[in-house]
Amino acid sequence: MSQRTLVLLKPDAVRRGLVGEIIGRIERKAGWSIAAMELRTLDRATLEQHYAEHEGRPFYEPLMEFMASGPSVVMVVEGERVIEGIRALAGPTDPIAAAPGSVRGDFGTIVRENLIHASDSEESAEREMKIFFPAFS
Ligand code: YYY
Ligand code: MG
Repeated sequence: MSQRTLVLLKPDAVRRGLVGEIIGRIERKAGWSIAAMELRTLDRATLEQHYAEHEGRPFYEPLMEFMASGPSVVMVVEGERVIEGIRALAGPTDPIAAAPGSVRGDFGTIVRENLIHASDSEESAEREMKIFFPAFS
């Protein structure tokens, strides 16, 4: 079942020079490919749409500030079961709970700076791809 998903390599991944490492892991999965990709500093309006579900939570404002703190790599990745697959490749939200071998488990320590975002369902993927690549279909 081929799918498409929205992936962000967050400002910490770009600052730390981990973009190649993370993209390499995605590229090496059989049949997955990058359908769109851009280096982009995310503005407040885009981030409000993207993280609408978390508005009002205690971590929301620091998250918004962090996500706007430098450029991110914004990507659409496509391929077999890529939505579930990139979530697995990323690991759970808390990098200390994430298993070594996952991106968050290998490179992260604190929850806010967890390197990567990946859509969590088909509905989220459709919604998020429209936010970041409105012209892409
Ligand atoms: O989908 P995922 O990124 O794994 O986690 P979410 O629960 O959707 O939270 C989005 C984002 O918010 C998370 O990647 C880091 C940040 N965050 C935080 O800073 N502190 C928390 N307690 C929970 C989430
Ligand atoms: Mg999420």
